[in-house]
Amino acid sequence: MKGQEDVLLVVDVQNDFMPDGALAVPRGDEIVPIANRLATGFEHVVLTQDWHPRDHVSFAANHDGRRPFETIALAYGEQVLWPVHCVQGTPGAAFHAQLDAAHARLVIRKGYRRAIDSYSAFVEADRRTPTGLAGYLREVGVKRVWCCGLATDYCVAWSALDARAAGFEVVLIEDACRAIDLDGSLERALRQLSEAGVGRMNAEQAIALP
Ligand code: VGL
Ligand code: ZN
Repeated sequence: MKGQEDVLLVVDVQNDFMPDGALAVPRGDEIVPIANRLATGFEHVVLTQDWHPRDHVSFAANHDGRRPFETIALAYGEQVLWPVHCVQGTPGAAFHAQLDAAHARLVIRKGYRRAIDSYSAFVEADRRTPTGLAGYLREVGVKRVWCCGLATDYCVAWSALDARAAGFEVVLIEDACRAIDLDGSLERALRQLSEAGVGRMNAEQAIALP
C-alpha cells in the first residue's frame, strides 16, 4: 500500500470522455476497472474533474463559424476548439458510474474560468494561474505523483509535465490511460514526458512496487 509520500492522480474519468460521450476518447471506458484496482493500492487518491461553464472559450460552438478540433489563437496561445463537454453540473461532467474511489481525498475541478482552458491539474492554459494542487500536495508531504486517466495526450500529459515542473517524481501508468490522438498529439506527448523524466509503468508493476 502506498502511503503518505505517494498520490494517485486520476484524471478526468468522466462520462463525456467515454466512447459514447461528447468528447469521446476511444476505449476510454477500458481504464475504469484498472483505475479502480490501482486506487486500492493507494492511501491517497486525488481525482480531477474537467468542469466548464457553458460559455467556455474552448468550445467550438462559442466561436462563430468554427468547428470542433480546429485551433484558434487566444491571448495565451493556441487553443484547440472542442465539442461542448463537461459542462458544470451536467451528467456528462459526472464521474463514470463505475469509478470506485470513495476514499479519494480531493477533487480538483479545472477549466471553470470562461476565458482560460486547463488541461493540467496544476496550472491553467495561460501557464500562470495555479490550481493550488502543487501547494496542497507539498503541504501534506507528497513526493511522488502517479498519473492515470483521460486523455493521455492532453490532460494526463499536461498534468504529469506540470507535476515534474513542480518538483515531484512522476510516473505515468500507461495501461490506465487512453489518448485522443489528434494530429500526432500522442507521440508528441510521450516524447515530452520522456524528456521531462516522467517514468512509465503498467498498473501491475505500479501496484507491485512497495
Ligand atoms: C481534455 C480536451 C478538453 C482531457 C479536457 O481531459 O484530456 N481534453 N478538455
Ligand atoms: Zn475540457
